[in-house]
Amino acid sequence: MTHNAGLAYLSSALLARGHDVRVLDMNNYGYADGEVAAYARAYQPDWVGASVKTALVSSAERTIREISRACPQARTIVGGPHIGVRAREYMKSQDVYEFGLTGEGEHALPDLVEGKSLSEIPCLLYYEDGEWKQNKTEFIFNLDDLPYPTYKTWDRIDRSGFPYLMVHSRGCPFYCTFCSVPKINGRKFRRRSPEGTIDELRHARREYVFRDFEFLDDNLTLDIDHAKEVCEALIQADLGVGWYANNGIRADRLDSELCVLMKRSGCKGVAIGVESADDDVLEAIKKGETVDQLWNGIRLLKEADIVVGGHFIVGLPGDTLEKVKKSIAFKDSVGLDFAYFNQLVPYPGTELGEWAMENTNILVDDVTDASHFGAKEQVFMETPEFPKEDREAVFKLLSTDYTDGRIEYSDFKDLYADRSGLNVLLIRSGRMDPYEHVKSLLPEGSTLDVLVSTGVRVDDSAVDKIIEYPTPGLMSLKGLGRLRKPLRATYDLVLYLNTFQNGMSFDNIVKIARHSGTKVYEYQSGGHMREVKSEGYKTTELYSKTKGSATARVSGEKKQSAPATPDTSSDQAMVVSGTKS
Ligand code: B12
Ligand code: SF4
Repeated sequence: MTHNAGLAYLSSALLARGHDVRVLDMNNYGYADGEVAAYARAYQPDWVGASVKTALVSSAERTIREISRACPQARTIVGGPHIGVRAREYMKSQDVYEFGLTGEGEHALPDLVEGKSLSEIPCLLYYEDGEWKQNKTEFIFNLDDLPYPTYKTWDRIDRSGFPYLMVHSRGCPFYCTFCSVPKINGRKFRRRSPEGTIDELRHARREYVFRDFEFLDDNLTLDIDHAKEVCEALIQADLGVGWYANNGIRADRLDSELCVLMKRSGCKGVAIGVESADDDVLEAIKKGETVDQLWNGIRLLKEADIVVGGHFIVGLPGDTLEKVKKSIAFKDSVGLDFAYFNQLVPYPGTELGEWAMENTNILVDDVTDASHFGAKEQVFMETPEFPKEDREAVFKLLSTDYTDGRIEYSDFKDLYADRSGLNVLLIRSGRMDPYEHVKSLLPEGSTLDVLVSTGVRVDDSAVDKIIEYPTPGLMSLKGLGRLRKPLRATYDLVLYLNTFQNGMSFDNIVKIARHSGTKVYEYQSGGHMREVKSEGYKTTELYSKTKGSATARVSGEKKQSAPATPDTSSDQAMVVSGTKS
């Protein structure tokens, strides 16, 4: 579960100026139809704001309309990445929000709600004299002076267990053509002091319970010397917390001393933005890195014993099936612990977005739909050199890529054929719903229940029961603890749909296997399952090439009934700013 750190920053900025704030995080917590409006009616906000990424523009609009109907007096504002990249163009196209904000809101939002003159608020978009006006973008440079982000204002949050989010720096000077970051946060790298960072962590340790924190920086190690100072400060402070940088760091912004310091300061895992293991593709996207540099950076991290993942994009300019095969081979030969292969989403406002509109054949209605991420097996664009069939072949390649503990569907079916019926729980993670096929692999008389995160709808006759995970955020560590007992008592088998080949959530599934004592298989779409071994803890071990066994232990009797399933109309976070106290 990753919260929206921007809303935590906006909350603390508003609180510091004496306002009351509530945050409804619709990404992570399910809200039933009408619930948001009811909340707003009870709270009676003066201002309502939405934080919007391109993929979620329409769901945010629906939510804000609903609130506006419930509280017609509330004034409305929209901010977040989409406004950073589309600004006036978006504001002109909509009739939901009165104001927009293109950049950071910590100063601008309190200024606006306090009635400062509109023309004097940097980054503000407002309608005046028959047109949308846009004030100059100004970035915040004194990041150390910002109030620390707060989650106290969040509805439904459980502050006793989530990875703390740390924004140590903002901005990136690179020119990668697919990336929205330079437009959103600017090309100037703005960083905090190591002392300020340690102080925030100390504060956070008093407020929240967490074992690890996550750096959300755009380019954490851009300034290698500064990054070393941050690591040294962490070592010195000895806070007893680990950290991750899974958003992605650059392989060419590392040296061996930094990697060793990262490890000593508690680094548990990082991801590298690889994108492609083909130099021509890297050049075409202005990545400013070569395959050799990527290789070297990853090796340095591995030598320092840091778990390393890689982010890859399939379908970049010049990409072909052969080049993707090179990327897959690269991942294996360099020893990446896990890899995320995503199809290119050409976001408007990026150079690549424009390239895609002109040079590719788009096969879907909405190319920025969030569901295109991950391994949803739908090709949504093609080029002459990388046609639809070849892109489909990539899905196949990726799904059959891992061999550890692998068991073909037919062997799996044989393994359980003599059982008189199994109670099976299927954990849905990702966007694949192959319930009928799963059921066909189980012996006669089996039941198939599906565990989903709050807000996900599953409507399939092959499913016996939908169990909505009572604590939102299926993959949260705290939640897993609660899952163990019912699992042990109720199910013979657990299947996990890992359509994203997602290392982080996979780690959590390993914990389920470990603690429940129930046999767990990962269901992959390419013709096989994979046994999740409870002794494996790190993805490093699980995705290694050692052979796993595929024998099953079957036990237990079904006893459980499902909790009620709330419904959700949107998955966009929002911030509600109320009356000045
Ligand atoms: C952490 C992160 C995530 C997390 C958490 C997302 C979340 N709920 O916020 C996870 C991993 C879940 C995630 C998912 C996705 N992400 Co993401 N993510 C990021 C990342 C790395 C950091 C965001 C962050 O916390 N920044 C720090 C805070 C302080 O800044 P901020 O969020 O921008 O907020 C400030 C301002 O924007 C503004 N602001 C924000 N909201 C509002 C609202 C109002 C009313 C106002 C006035 C101001 C305001 O004020 C805030 C304080 O200064 C960014 C990269 C980036 N630099 O933005 C990508 C990024 C935002 N993600 C991106 C994408 C594409 C996605 C996904 C759509 C991918 C997908 N299809 O699955 C999903 C969408 C999920 C969702 N439902 O929101 C793109 C967005 C591009 C775009 N044009 O929309 C980015 C920019 C990455 C990139 N390289 O292009 N993401
Ligand atoms: S992908 Fe990374 S390095 Fe490239 S512009 Fe975006 S944040 Fe910077």
